[in-house]
Amino acid sequence: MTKKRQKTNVLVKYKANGIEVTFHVIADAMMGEDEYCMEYIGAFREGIFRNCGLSKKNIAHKIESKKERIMSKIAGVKILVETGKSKKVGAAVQEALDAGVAAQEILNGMIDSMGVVGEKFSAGEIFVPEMLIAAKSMAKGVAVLKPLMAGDNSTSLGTCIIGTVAGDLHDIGKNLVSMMIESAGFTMVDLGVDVPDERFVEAIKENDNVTLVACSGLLTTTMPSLKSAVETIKASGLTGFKVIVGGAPVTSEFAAEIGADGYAEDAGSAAVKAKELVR
Ligand code: B12
Repeated sequence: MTKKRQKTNVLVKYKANGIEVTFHVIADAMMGEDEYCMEYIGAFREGIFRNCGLSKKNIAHKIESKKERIMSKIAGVKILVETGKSKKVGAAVQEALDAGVAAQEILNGMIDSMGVVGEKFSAGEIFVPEMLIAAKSMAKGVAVLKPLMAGDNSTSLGTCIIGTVAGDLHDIGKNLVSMMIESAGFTMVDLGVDVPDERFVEAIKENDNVTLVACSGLLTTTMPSLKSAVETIKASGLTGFKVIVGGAPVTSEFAAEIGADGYAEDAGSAAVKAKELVR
């Protein structure tokens, strides 16, 4: 085993296969480079303390300050989304990424912010224009994250037609779902918002190899639109695809009741379900 100290990094090498790399990561983690260091340290604590010549207190401090930095970057993005500072969100998201915050964590923070915005709207503290600028701000943040979140979509699972149903203008969730389904290997055709039932059917006819149709609905008042969209698609006689539905008021029971083939609660599980449905 060799041990070497660099400016800020401690490099600890073990000769045994596989362990060498792991310990290098841990050493970086302890110097504040890896936010997931707690897991590694839990596993290798004793050996690392000894080998790096750092005290437990010193390591704990470094971990704490890294966590604090991450939390403050996410909090910064959240405030900008909640207060609708659309011009500043992109830069703040980039800053958080540069500081080592994971894209998924930033996204989760922004989703939480939209929840806060919804609560404030319910409480009568803000109104539609504020909701709209918060949504616009989140979209700016998502645009920065998109290239990082879209995975390898080289395997084509066919074309997915996606849209928000008639009467509904909410598209943030639909866009996230689209992004994740795309990264699962589908070619996306996005019909936008307020999509009439028949438009879904036209799009299935217009596009090659449609294997999935995804309908989003965010309002309790547009749940009947989801129902009629699914019914219209199914009644068209077109085949070769599955229909997945989702949106805040939708449940798996409702999805089954209206004849959809699948339902998912969020964008991540939508991608998993999408793959499952077409295989
Ligand atoms: C932003 C927003 C708006 C913006 C939308 C802008 C935009 N470009 O999207 C604007 C200002 C336009 C708006 C308008 C209205 N809104 Co609004 N809005 C919101 C808000 C604050 C955030 C929605 C959001 O983006 N959430 C974040 C995303 C990431 O979550 P999500 O959409 O749920 O999506 C996730 C899942 O549901 C799922 N999913 C979504 N779609 C799909 C599809 C598939 C296939 C699958 C599998 C999964 C899936 O995955 C997504 C990602 O994880 C919500 C509050 C809230 N807590 O949601 C209210 C909210 C939805 N709105 C509400 C209301 C009442 C309205 C208005 C009627 C207000 C009015 N008086 O005019 C209008 C309706 C306009 C219309 N006809 O659509 C209510 C709905 C209440 C209800 N039970 O129906 C809410 C809940 C606010 C509240 N607390 O009262 N709104």
